[in-house]
Amino acid sequence: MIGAPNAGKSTLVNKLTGTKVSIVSPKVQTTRTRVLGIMMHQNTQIILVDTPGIFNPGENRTLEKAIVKSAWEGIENTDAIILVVDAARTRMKETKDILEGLSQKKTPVILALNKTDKAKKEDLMTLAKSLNEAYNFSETLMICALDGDGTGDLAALLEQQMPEGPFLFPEDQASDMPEILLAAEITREKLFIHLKEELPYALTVETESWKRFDNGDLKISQIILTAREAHKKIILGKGGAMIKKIGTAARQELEEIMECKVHLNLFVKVRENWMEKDEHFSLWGLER
Ligand SMILES: Nc1nc2c(ncn2[C@@H]2O[C@H](COP(=O)(O)OP(=O)(O)O)[C@@H](O)[C@H]2O)c(=O)[nH]1
Ligand SMILES: [Mg+2]
Repeated sequence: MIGAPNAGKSTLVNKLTGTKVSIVSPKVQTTRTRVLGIMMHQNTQIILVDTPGIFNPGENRTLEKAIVKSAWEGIENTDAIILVVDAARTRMKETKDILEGLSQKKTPVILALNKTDKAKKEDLMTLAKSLNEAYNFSETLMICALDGDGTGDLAALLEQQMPEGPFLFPEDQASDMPEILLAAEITREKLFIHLKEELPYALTVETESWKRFDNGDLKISQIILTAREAHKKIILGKGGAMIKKIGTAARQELEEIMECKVHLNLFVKVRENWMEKDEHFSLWGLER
């Protein structure tokens, strides 16, 4: 999956795998690294590579640059490429840049016009036409990743393109992301959803400890690292109200995913230069 930020790539991966493997928010750049979603269709295992959106990284923005690099690397050595475009808000500039980057690849590219629920039919047709004039797509599909409209057709199409071979993952596995990392991602998603504007970009979440009790309950401690004291105040909120809201939302979702009771402790720490430290990059498989 490749596409501009916010096109709906992660939503689509979650829909196709039938479970949450990648976090989603209305903000751009929610996905920071390559995430694998593993789906079965008929007798075929299809491994979906969710990538961060492609955008123009700012000068001196090490994290942004690493994110975009990881997105392009995500589509190397794949059997098919799906370009996801938000049909309601095409971000033509980014989409054009992506098409330019794709033009050097031999892999067939499927165009998936997403968010059909929000776009007018005639606009969809015009968009499909102009994009097909700009690039030689192998197929064009209209989908709604949110409710799954058209995603079955996409799965069937992918199935045909997969080469024969042994399954690369156990049939019941949905992601290559370790639970500890996924748990941190869930909390980061809630921070993205609840915090305003730019703030979520300046923070990261790390799982510090993970303990299973005899009764099956999980105790998870996580650290939210932020670059500034002022940010910490906002994350905590008045009388700790914000962190409580975020913690509750994350805990509820973790309980659903882990299928057990979860005790979640969140700590907010200020570490001015966390973004400059290698360890926070390598944890995500990102390269500085
Ligand atoms: N209305 C509508 N919203 C969608 C659809 N697919 C994704 N979204 C929303 O678009 C936003 C960005 O989605 P996300 O999957 O994080 O995009 P990504 O950045 O490409 O991974 C989220 O708020 C999603 O709920 C869709 O088919 N219809
Ligand atoms: Mg995403």
